[in-house]
Amino acid sequence: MGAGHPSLVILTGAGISAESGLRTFRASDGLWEEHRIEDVATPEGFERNPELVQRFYNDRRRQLGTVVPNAAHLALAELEKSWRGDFLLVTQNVDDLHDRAGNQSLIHMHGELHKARCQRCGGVFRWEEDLGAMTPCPSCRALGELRPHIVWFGEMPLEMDRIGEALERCGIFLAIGTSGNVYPAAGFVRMVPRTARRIELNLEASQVASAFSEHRSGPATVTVPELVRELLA
Ligand code: BV8
Repeated sequence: MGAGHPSLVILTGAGISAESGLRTFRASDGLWEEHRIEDVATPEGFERNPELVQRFYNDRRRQLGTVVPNAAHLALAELEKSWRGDFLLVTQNVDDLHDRAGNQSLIHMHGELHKARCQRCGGVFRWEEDLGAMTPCPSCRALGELRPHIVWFGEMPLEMDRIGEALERCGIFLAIGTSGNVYPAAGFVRMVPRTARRIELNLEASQVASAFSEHRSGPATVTVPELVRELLA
């Protein structure tokens, strides 16, 4: 970590995509078709009612075609391009707005709507259309084994080792648009060095606000470009 160029780790949640028109979990107060998200977004929920769960994700995958990255997404792409130190963007979001904004050093720790995984052969495929109960796996041809490549509640988030390594050595940690309800993401702020700058950008204080040294309140499309300008000055 060069003295002048600290390494930067950024965690984003549903709040950064809110102004693009994607609902946050809190806005839907965790309810979807009178089911709790934690009930449909679980392996048990998928086992119990695959059609319902596939429909939940098909609806959200289709919605991606109707939204675009907002000023906060674009500011983070600019930040990565100009930042002289190490940079890692970790998102809890399963939308593709950070990808479309142009970020490269990007981890979708809860998976992606635009990917499907075969429960039989483990293959992971880019997937843009609906997933059905009998969609054949492009690799092993198994029927009805394709699921969204999404981390459900009770499942292990992706690339946790890589994330942990980056957190332990970062000089600046930003948390943008996340309520701090869902672990292990909500615990990341407690894994960074005590000397690191820890900034929370949100409309309101999150569940883990007390662990941050600085807070910028307001909509992400205002607070993120502002902070990026400061960091790049
Ligand atoms: C695991 C994919 C273990 C699905 C998601 C009891 C206590 C503590 C923990 C647990 C517990 N019981 C169970 C657990 C563990 C559980 C958990 O944390 N549950 C919570 C509900 C209590 N966690 C897990 O199960 C994780 N796995 O623990 O595995 C394990 C260990 C070893 C081996 C195997 C397994 C897996 C969690 C991942 C679940 N999948 N997503 C899908 O998307 O459909 S989580 C899902 O909800 C999202 O991905 C997102 O991460 C989360 C919602 O969080 P946010 O992104 O923060 O969104 P939210 O709406 O909550 O907040 C929005 C924020 O934005 C707000 O603060 C708002 O103010 C702000 N905002 C709004 N608008 C704006 C804005 N800010 C700025 N500008 C704006 N315009």
